[in-house]
This record gives sequence, C-alpha cells and structure tokens, in this order.
Amino acid sequence: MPNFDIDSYCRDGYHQLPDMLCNEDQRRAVEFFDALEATGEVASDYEAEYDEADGVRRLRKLRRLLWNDPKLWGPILNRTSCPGLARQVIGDGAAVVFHAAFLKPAYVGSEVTLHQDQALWTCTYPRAFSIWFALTPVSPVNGGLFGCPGSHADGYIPHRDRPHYRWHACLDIADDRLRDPVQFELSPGDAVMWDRFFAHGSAANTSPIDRRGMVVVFADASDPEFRAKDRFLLTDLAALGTV
Ligand SMILES: O=C(O)CCC(=O)C(=O)O
Repeated sequence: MPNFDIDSYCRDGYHQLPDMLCNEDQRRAVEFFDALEATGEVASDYEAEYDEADGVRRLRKLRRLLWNDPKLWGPILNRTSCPGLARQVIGDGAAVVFHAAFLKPAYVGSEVTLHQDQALWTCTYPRAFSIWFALTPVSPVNGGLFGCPGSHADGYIPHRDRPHYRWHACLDIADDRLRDPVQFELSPGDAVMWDRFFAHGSAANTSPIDRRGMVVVFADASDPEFRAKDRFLLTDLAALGTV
C-alpha cells in the first residue's frame, strides 16, 4: 500500500499516489490502447468517443475496460494497491463501477470541463472515489489534469451546460466560488485519487504528445442506495488473480 494520508484526502478531496502502476503494466496499457486505435474499428461495447479536427479522428474515451477484457485488466488492477485502498476507504463492500480510458490525443484532444463525477452519473454511487492513472507524462503542456482543493466538502454543486461544449454540464471556478485548481504533474505510472464530489477537469491537448489516462471508480455496493449497471465486487476482482 502506498503512504496514504486519509486525513489530507478527506480535507482536500484528492490524494496523489506516486508509482501506482509498474512500468510493465503502464506499457501494457499504452500498447493496448494504441493497438485498439490502430485497428480503426473499436467494438461498440467500449462505447468509444472520438476527438476530430482538420480531418484527424482520434480516440478520446473508452469505457467498460474491465468488463470487456477481465483477463487483461483484472490482474493489472490487482497488481496495484487499488483493491487495498478501496477496502480502506469504503470497506469490504466496495465494487468497481467504472473503468475507462481518457486518451486526450496529441493536437486534437479536447478539453474536459470542470465537473464533479457524481453530478454526471445517472445513479448515485455511495462513497465513490476514482483512481486516475497517468499512462504518459501529464502536465499542462499536454492538456494535464487539474482539480479544486476542498470542492468536495459541501457535496453536489449544480452544473450548467456551456454553449458549444458537447460532452457534459460543468462548473465554473469563479461563478461557483471554487479555490484555484492544483495542476497535477504526473509521470507515467503515477495516480491521483479523488472523491466523487471533487471538481476536476483537463485542458485541450495542443501539443505533439498524447496525454493518456485510465480511471477506475469504486463505490459502496453494500449501501442500500447503491444501484449500478456494472459492478465488479472486490471478491470477484480478486478472483481474477495477479498473473
Ligand atoms: O482524463 C481527463 O482528462 C479527465 C478525467 C475525468 O474527468 C474523470 O476521470 O472523471
């Protein structure tokens, strides 16, 4: 388990987790996404989204990774300390409810406007938190990732649609009186975890370097309010082994 300071996580709504993914698994993940993109045809089960500009079309987002390829992703997740963190933060009733890639490709990768995850989900995910893995260098140079410390503290903040932004409703730092964002500077394999109400986003990638990230979301499946389309209980995840 990494050095996890639960007090700072509860105070700020996020926590940085260096070296979560070993080099081999980070490379495996990048190779998987590169190979999938190279096929030119992504199965509909991945619910793929694309960024497009000036005749270039690149993968933006893939969903349901663990459900589409449990034999690949189960052992990769089990070789990290994610399951242990989920036990510590949520308890034995934790389950993976989302596993997605945010691929923010070079030149055309679009912005992800500031939002709280729970505000965009169609179900309530009790005690949910995300672990977002950097698969390439991540910094403001290639679109980065940022978040507003303490933005989780009062729970849900109403989101608004923004003209010409097609993906989802969003927050605004000034209008919603949020604190200045922290820009995460991550090396491949580093991760950041955040609370379901932590406001975060990323900028467009105008650089020549892809900014690839992967996120896994855990929630408390033992809570009576829990409803989900997909769930992978910790016991089912553990059964996928580490090799
Ligand atoms: O990868 C990004 O740019 C944004 C990630 C995000 O918004 C999320 O995981 O909820």
